[in-house]
Amino acid sequence: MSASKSRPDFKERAADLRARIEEANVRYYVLDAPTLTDAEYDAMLRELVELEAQHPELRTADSPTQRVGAPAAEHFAPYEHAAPMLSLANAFGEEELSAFDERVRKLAGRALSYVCELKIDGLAIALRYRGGVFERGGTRGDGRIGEDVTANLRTIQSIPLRLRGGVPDVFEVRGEAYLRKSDFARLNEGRENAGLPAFANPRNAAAGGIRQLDPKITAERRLSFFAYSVPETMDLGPTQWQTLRSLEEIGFAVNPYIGRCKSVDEVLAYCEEWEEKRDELDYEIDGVVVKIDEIALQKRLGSVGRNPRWAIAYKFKPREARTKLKEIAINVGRTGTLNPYAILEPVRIGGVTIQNATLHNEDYIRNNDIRVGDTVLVTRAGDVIPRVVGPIKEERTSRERIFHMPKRCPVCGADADRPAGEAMWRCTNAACPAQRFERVRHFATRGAMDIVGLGDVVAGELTSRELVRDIADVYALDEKKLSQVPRTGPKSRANLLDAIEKSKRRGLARLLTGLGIRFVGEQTAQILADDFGSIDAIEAASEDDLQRSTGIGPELASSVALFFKQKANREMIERLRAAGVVMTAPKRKRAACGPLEGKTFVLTGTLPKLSREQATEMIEAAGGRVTGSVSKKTDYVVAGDSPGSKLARAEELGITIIDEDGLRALSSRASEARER
Ligand code: 0OW
Repeated sequence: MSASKSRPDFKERAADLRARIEEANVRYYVLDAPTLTDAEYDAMLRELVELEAQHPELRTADSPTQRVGAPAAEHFAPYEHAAPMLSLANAFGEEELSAFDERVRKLAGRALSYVCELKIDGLAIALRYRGGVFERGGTRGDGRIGEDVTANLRTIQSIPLRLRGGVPDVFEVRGEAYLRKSDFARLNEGRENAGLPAFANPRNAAAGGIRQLDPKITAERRLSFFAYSVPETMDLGPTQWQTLRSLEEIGFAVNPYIGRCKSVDEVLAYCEEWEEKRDELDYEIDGVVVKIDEIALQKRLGSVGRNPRWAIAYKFKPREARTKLKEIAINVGRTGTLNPYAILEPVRIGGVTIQNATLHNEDYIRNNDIRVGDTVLVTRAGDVIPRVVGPIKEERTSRERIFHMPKRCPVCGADADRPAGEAMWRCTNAACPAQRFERVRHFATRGAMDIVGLGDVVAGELTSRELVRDIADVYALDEKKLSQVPRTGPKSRANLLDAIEKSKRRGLARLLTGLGIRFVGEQTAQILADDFGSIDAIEAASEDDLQRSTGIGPELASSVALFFKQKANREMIERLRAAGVVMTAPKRKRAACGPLEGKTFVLTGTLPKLSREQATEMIEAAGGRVTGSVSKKTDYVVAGDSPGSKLARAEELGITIIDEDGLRALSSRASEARER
């Protein structure tokens, strides 16, 4: 083929290769109908890489060679969604589905048709294109702000780097990133061979893959993507059905099993059909997304909070299977709880092989009369760990055995204790090796001493190699000891030692959180630090003193007293003190009868006028309390600009969200009431 006047041969060749490689990608990843062999594909890609190496100007952003190119990031930039990414209300069963249908038909005032889409069990992603070329992409986050994971999304072959045209200059699409079951199995095999923990399910693996700082690792995960919607501002046609068809024409993978239904009965039939057939698919689905087909009606109905009125997620029932309960074993948790679990004859539930299932506690075993040797019913709903539902009594052979909890910790042999009124048995030894990993891991978490670099893997290596036997040993670490930890280099070891040194000054509240005393989470630790001001005062305090501190009940007071009664714990605290760990905090005056007394606040985002410190002072002066993370005990979340994930957490927990003005009003209103 002779080169045309204007374009030398290699440019023509590169353009030709790019087109053929992209075509092969679409056939393989989007249409699931490959035409080339891997060898042919690899040869073309290699030739294009070489051509681009000789002529760097050929290396355009949308070249297939540019999918895995970016260096590892330090962190993710925020990704602001132009239009909020919505969530979905759930319908469990036929009645709730019919209720949805009645509701929307009433709102619409006429009959309407639906589109049914398999609900892909992955993670929601937004993609933005400019001039038809992929520009940026992000996770859903709290619906308004997600994480910019552009470099990682580029590695997903079924996400086109260039669109086929016919779209606005700035174009956005939403969809689900997911991991095929076959790729999930291959990935877990690799992890087990490498001695890494297997992923519980494909969704976790996909979420982990997308949030890798190094795109090369994302690329290894071999993620996939289905597009399923565009923001209201885009217009790909008058219906959802047409929108999906257009997305396919533009070059996106759209799930091939979408259905069009004229009535709720047809929707139900579709749902029942796919609840039956889901295991035939090479990806996990956890239900069906039912959407009103007419876009204009969608816009008219709008949303309630984060959920559109015009769509609902019909959730499949959790799945169950029968198998033999071979043995009941115990593992010891962070706070020393003895957790019984069932060792099962391996059984597949929804494409995942289950070998263990939780038995919660002694009462659960006894109340359900679960015996060793029973044939049991096991269920797995989504990503929660599998659970033994109960024995199949009619299959009993009388050889089954009643189980009794051990009286001693199976790991260190210390006495096990089940305090009155407690569900769990616990090991009484705070230096118990089984707890070592969990205690060191917890000690370093962000809400405690926040030791960056001391995550699960490093904590696992330090404790399994006995370089750290309890949390005080963390401050005895040096370069020599750390050099025994694999996969660390001099720089990461120096960074870790630096982070450990910095953690000494985190203050009393965080130290208390890090000690892992039962019932003492971040909020209670903050109360104790505010009220007692030093660890010595807390150690010296009687249970009555401890109880008087607002919001601390008798069982917590006795747990704190019990902790300091243990000689091993007192010795550990002395070693922490000797290492220079700060064990005091400014005692915070909390107005005894302030208008916000007993109320707990969490601040997130940037407030328009008040700094964090000023807002904290305002709240504490009024008798309220400020803590670092949102929990069921939180009364208010004060949200400013670009709030973090705390806002989503607050919404999940139904916690009142106020802004700075709301906070001022709350404090002043309450004080007016007091004056009256
Ligand atoms: N997981 C899915 C899916 C889907 C969005 C757009 C408007 C309402 C939700 O397959 N097929 N279609 C939608 O439509 N959402 C889906 O997943 C959502 C995203 C966030 C929470 C659910 O996973």
